[in-house]
Amino acid sequence: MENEARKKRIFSGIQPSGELTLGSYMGAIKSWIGLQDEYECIYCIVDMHAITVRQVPADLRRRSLNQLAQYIACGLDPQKNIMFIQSHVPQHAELSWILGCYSMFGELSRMTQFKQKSQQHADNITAGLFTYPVLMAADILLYQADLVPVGDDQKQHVELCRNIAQRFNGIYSDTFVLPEAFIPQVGARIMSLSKPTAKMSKSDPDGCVYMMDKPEEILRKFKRAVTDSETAVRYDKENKPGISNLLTIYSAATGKTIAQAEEDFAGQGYGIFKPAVGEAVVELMRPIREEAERLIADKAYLESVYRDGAQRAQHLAQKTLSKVQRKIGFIAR
Ligand code: ATP
Ligand code: LTN
Repeated sequence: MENEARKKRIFSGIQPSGELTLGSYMGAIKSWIGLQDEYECIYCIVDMHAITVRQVPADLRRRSLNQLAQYIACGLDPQKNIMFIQSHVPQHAELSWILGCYSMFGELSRMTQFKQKSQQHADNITAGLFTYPVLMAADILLYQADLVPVGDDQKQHVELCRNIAQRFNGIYSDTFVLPEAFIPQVGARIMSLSKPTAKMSKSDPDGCVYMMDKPEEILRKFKRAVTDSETAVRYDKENKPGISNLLTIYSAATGKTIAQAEEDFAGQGYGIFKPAVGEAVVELMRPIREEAERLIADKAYLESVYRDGAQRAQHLAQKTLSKVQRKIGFIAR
């Protein structure tokens, strides 16, 4: 079978719905970089997902392009990986419609992200917000991806994608590879600096560190991070969510284990610890921000990357889409 001979494939995407955060870097992009040699990787800027909540058109355009620059600045090689913008590959929308007819209202209603987002956007709960995971399933299944590197919050969507694929395969014989979520050991869920019991999220600027924040801004945010009334730098997620989150960030930024990190700060107070975490993040982000700024200025280069990416993606996507269309009984064009 074709799938057995080929290199294993990875697909992932991030919405250009806001500026990329330290959470998106540690939960997703960091794993992408480590996987690019071993796998055939496809990374997408999912602008069609972003419009499930209202966007300012000029901002969406700017962020989509900046996001591509940031992917490259993080160390993703556009030669080695396919990088493209979701709306440039119409097969995503086509397969999404088909898969919607194999997805259940009940299973979509159980999605945590839908429940949360429909509360946040109570005045604009669109059909798109509801069927968002179907489009995500189409993204993944079009490329027959084996692995989907994402943060912990996306695990439920990848499971749903697997269920839809399994259902389709069951009706029509093997069509889709069943994907698995790849979730990092450290950094799968970075919490907000101002409310460490909530996920750091780009649509919640309070407590959020952006990848493009300047060093002074990053340091200021870490110095103000919410902690607790003790003094010990100790990992205890239940009772010390703020300090535990900072230890996780420090560990992900430096490559040290949590235990090593605790040792580094044994006997030292939060006044030393918090700026030290900030410094580690500043050093991690500095080269990425500088390279991204350089690339953002080079529009012609970015355009060549996303054009080439879309072409290569379309070629792969069309293979799957044609197979699906044939199996369900559509007449070939
Ligand atoms: P939004 O607030 O618009 O929902 P977001 O900040 O949650 O956005 P996404 O675009 O949904 O970001 O996520 C991009 C990727 O980064 C996903 O794989 C997601 O799991 C991961 N991710 C996002 N936030 C975090 C976080 N705080 N910790 C770890 N991973 C995260
Ligand atoms: N829902 C994801 C973004 C996303 C995605 C995908 C991730 C859209 N399509 C396909 C992995 C694979 C999120 O981060 N909110």
